[in-house]
Amino acid sequence: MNEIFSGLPKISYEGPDSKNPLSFKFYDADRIISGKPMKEHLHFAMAWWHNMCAAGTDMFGTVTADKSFGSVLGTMEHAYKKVDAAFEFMNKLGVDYFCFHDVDLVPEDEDIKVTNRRLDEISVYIAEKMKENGKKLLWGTANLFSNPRYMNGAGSTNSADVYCFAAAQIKKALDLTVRLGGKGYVFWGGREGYETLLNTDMKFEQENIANLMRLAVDYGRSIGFDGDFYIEPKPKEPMKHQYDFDAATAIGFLRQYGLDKDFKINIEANHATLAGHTFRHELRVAAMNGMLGSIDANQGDLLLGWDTDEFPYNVYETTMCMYEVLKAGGLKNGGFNFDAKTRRPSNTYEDMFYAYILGMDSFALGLIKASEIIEDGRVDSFIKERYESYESGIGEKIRSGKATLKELSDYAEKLGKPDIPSSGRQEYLQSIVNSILFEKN
Ligand code: XUL
Ligand code: CO
Repeated sequence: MNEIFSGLPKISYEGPDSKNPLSFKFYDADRIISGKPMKEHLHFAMAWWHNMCAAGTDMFGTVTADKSFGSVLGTMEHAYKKVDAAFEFMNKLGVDYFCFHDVDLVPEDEDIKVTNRRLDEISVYIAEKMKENGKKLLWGTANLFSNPRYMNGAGSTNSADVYCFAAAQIKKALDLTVRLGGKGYVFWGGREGYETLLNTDMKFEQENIANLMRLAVDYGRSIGFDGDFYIEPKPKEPMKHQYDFDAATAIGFLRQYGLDKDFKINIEANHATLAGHTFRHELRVAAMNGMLGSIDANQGDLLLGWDTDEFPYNVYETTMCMYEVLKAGGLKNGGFNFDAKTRRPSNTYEDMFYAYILGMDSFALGLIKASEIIEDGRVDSFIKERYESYESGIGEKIRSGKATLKELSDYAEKLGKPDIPSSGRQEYLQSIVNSILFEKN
């Protein structure tokens, strides 16, 4: 078969001293870190929409990149070419997983029956390619936000007919996910929100969303889907108020509607910062609730304040992310999906390669550094010691739930005045992290 990314080689590990831009400096797939090869910690996935489809369009300008792969855009021939390109790309980068929306794979027809037939057709080809190349599906999803019918939402729409179309797309995307052996199915509620309460019944809309999720779980389980459903929180964009604001809100919603056994959370770094949180905060909230499912690995720009979907390069952030993941015992069915796009002026095939090298190296280095922070032990033991007043005496009684309010009050009165709590030592801890980050690797 003709090479699409001709002249671009298979990328291999050459180490931090290499000046070859088309090599990994830190991602050494088989290197053992914290007891497991890097590739097992980091199930990297290619996002079909950005990598195979997005061509640089923004609010003010049209495409800058050519993603036709030598065919005519919007045809089934193009859909097949994207599959060829995707597998060649994944092979060359050593990326073993991918994620898709239904409409990333085939051109959408006006009639959903035609679109569904196209999806069935392309899924046969994708399944063949997966088998031939040893690639896996991380998660599938349905795009319930681009088509004009979803202008008022999908699960939250005011139109019962549109609600049925959302259901039909979810059903087909689940069929494909199961057919391709995927272990995840994502709900990102891009249009599930509102602009003004003057026209919105918020409670009704949220109940309808929960109902659609319940129907999806029932159907998915009935066709043998044994993986995780995910909510991917995002506070805004495109809507002003999005219902899945952040991890805490999504977890509360899932518990309220009894969906928490089937769902976990897919945390996206750029969505976290849009919600006014750090990436790490969102990971911790999901993890401490036993709901850390998967990660959309990207990065935002705090000066811009919208969803820039950049390839991650901030090693401080990737280190803290990997610290959270290691502490949580890893991602079970999840992985690291590069929901990221090259900048608009980075418009060549070569740039797609540099982008993945950057992202994979940033997470590999983050993994190495997080494991060193844990092994070093100073940060963890500081945290443990910080709460040691709960290890014995009155603290132990509080911790074990045996104390009464009166008892605590009597204790306080007896003491008269407590000692000032011990120092938080933030600057000391930050300098430990820096010294681990910047020592020679
Ligand atoms: C949009 C976003 C989506 C989801 C999947 O901000 O992150 O691409 O990841 O629908
Ligand atoms: Co995402």
